[in-house]
Amino acid sequence: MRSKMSISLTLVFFAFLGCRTLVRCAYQDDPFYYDKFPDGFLWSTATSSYQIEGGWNSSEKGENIWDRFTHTCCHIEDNSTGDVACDSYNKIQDDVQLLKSLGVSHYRFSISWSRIMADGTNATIKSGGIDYYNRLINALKKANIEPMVTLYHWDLPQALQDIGGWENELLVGYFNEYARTCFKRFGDRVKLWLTFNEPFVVVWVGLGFGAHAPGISDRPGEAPYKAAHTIIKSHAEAWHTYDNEFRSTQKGRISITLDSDWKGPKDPNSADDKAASERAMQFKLGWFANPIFKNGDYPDVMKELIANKSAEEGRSTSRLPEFTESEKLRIKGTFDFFGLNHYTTQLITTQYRSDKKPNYGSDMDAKESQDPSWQRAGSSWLYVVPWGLRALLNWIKDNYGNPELYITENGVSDRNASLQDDHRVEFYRNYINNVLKAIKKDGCNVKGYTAWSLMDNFEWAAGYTEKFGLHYVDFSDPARPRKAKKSAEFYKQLIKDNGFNAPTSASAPTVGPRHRASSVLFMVVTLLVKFLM
Ligand code: PNW
Repeated sequence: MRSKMSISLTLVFFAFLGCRTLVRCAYQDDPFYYDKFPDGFLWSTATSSYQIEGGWNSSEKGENIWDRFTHTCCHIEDNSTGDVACDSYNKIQDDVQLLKSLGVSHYRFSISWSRIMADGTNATIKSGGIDYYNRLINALKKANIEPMVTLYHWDLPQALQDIGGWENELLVGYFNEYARTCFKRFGDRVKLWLTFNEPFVVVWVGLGFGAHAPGISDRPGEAPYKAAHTIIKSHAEAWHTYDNEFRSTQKGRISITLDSDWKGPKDPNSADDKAASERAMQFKLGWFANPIFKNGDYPDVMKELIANKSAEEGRSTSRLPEFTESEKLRIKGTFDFFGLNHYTTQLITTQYRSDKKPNYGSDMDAKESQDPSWQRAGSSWLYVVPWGLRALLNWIKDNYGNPELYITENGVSDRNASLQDDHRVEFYRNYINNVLKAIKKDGCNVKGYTAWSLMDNFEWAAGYTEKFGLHYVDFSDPARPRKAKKSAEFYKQLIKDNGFNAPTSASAPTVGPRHRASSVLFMVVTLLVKFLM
């Protein structure tokens, strides 16, 4: 009797310990972690050209697809444009001053392709545009801030859209020429390059459902796959150009920035939900990461599902294009680190849809939802789920061999003009704490963190209604003055401390109720087991 009881209690005890190591259980309930980031950890903040520069037709700059999109009714929530935006085209010194005050080691910004090549080709190189980026880079270097430069943050020269945009494979060559020009002109001072920002958003939001420029939505089961194919090849060619022609003299590093949410299983104990979660991750992140970071090709689950559906639709070939064997070899391994943008999390279950029109969104047979307890932000898609970042970092570690990784964007929006952005302070505190746990507890190879964004700016289809800035910008004042929010002060202190200092006893937070309950349970079980044995 006593031995039976002791066996069952021992089992309860180990089951309890086991629960503490289960992914969801552990990540969500893991208490705040006080420690420092590794020495040399890179702290940064980011912007992009169209969102901040303005000067839309200065210095013979050519028109790009966002100029065209915002100048055509009625794509933007508040009918605004990026014609002036934060006026960063005229405010280099102001921006560098904000960065200096934050104490960041790096600043991530993007180059506007049509500012330095009006029609996107070598035939129209513009010295005024090149001069602007030279002045910005020099001002950063003088302030001891390293530039991290994105070549393509969504503002394609309109002339290249006019020949079909990313659906036209000729863009591989044009992008390569543009990249080469940037390496030549700026590579003596720029040591960190990103080819593309979030190709997923480019092809799905821009060419799938058309909420972003160029606003194409008539072939959501084909255009995104075709454009992604060109973008992956363009990335690979630009990487090889850097590798062959510039790496040995300039000694920089180059990769791509992919965006991914964490798409976890709705019920972590359901095998079906786990399979759906895996499919959704492969369709979102694997679409681009599998070719570049793994084997030169799309994930098997994508190839299989899209081929089957295409056959059912009576097509002779899959809607997902195929890479040739030599293209696969050319694409595989074209990275020097993993660039990751992350904002939010969803819960995934299986859902079979028989949409009339083939559609990337339904190809993956998955449905997403959110936990009703998750805090909302100013953007309808953004739910605050800090532990999701840790889960995602671990998924990347396990799927792509734990590459060196830079978080190139993470941040939260609101619709307020308040400088007292306590919710943003909490967001950064908790998300960054999960990065620290991923490094220290899970061994993820994260080397840097970037807060999106340096300042409020043009938030694409939402115009100026959604604000992500560490700094407030007054868009009603022609001088576009900037002011630090509470979150800027918080980020500054965090960078200074390189982590989270353990609280002094006076300010120590009380242990959360769940954690306290599990400690008590632990003690009771231990005592019972001892007593019975
Ligand atoms: C990123 N989503 O875009 C971009 O890189 C930034 O330019 C942008 O301002 C920032 O995130 C905030 O939106 C995203 O729907 C746009 O999940 C949409 C999504 C994610 C990222």
